[in-house]
Amino acid sequence: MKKENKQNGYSRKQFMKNMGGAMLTGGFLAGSGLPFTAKAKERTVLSGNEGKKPAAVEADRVAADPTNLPGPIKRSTPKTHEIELVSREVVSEIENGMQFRYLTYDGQVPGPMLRVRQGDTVIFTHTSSPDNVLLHNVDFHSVYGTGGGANATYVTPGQSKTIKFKAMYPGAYIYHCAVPRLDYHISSGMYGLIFVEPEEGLPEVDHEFYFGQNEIYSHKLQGEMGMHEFSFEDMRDEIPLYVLLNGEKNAITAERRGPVEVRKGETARLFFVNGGPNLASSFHPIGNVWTKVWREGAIASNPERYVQTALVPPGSCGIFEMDFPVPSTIHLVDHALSRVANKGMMGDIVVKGTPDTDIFDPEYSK
Ligand SMILES: [Cu+2]
Repeated sequence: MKKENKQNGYSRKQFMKNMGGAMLTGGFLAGSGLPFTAKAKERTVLSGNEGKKPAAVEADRVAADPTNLPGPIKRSTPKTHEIELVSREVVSEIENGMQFRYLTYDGQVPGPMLRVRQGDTVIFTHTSSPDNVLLHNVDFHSVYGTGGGANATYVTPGQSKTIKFKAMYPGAYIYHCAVPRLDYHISSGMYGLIFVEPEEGLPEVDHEFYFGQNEIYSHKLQGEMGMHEFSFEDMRDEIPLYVLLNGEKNAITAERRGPVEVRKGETARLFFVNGGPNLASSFHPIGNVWTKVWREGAIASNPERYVQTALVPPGSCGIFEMDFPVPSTIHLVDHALSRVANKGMMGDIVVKGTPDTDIFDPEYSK
């Protein structure tokens, strides 16, 4: 496809194809009010296992629970951990009635947050569920060594491999699948965060939460029910149908899995990982501010203070702290706002407590 023929990511040929599809189907998708422009695209042919559809074990939920993470480390001496991640290919819903073949670690997106202390040793086992079809591995950005362990953790369905590494440097780091079609595997959910705590530990906060962002490329349009098969063409062109926080549309809000809750006067720390595979996140808390930010998860640096929107590149992390001086609902978003209004990228923190009209008075004119 020649570049000069493309406008807004679509070629003239594609536009004509879409129009043909629209005419054949009566022009509109029932219920959505959107013009129905079926994306009759050519499909990329993949070799080997990547040419096969991933397995179809059904799961009720892939959205990681933001409150499910290991707690702060109190030790002052190193330790050896035995940690396992299990690659699981599952079918679950992005939103009601719209399924997707997720590729996951332990059945959740993002994969489980891992937490060790600088100087600790990790004996890490990567297992692939026998129900899987594809090959998977793990590349840790917290590891000195070839591929961050990727080559050594390559497993076929049913197989396990174990590596050992020492957590030499502190910070929040992504881990992700790194097979040849790694962009496809990460987009489908295979990424997570490992936090290597500095030896001196962290300041105390009342809550810690865990979030991850990634984009999903589908051959269907938004609002189309049924199985959203992966679109390699849309991924190549970087036109995702969804941009998601914790793997499902508006997963951590009242409309889906429920928000997280805190009380006025408390503090929280967020661990955030951007799997991408392609889009940078402009991470922002609507109605609040990041009291402290360690960009890139670089915890050995001094934090920036009172940051509104912090860029988190794909393949990286951020550590954010927040104060909650008044009751409110805080929307966690990517401030590239079309991803919020159209693509499902939002999560909520509900702050409970009595109003403080000295700080914020929404009814001042009454
Ligand atoms: Cu994989």
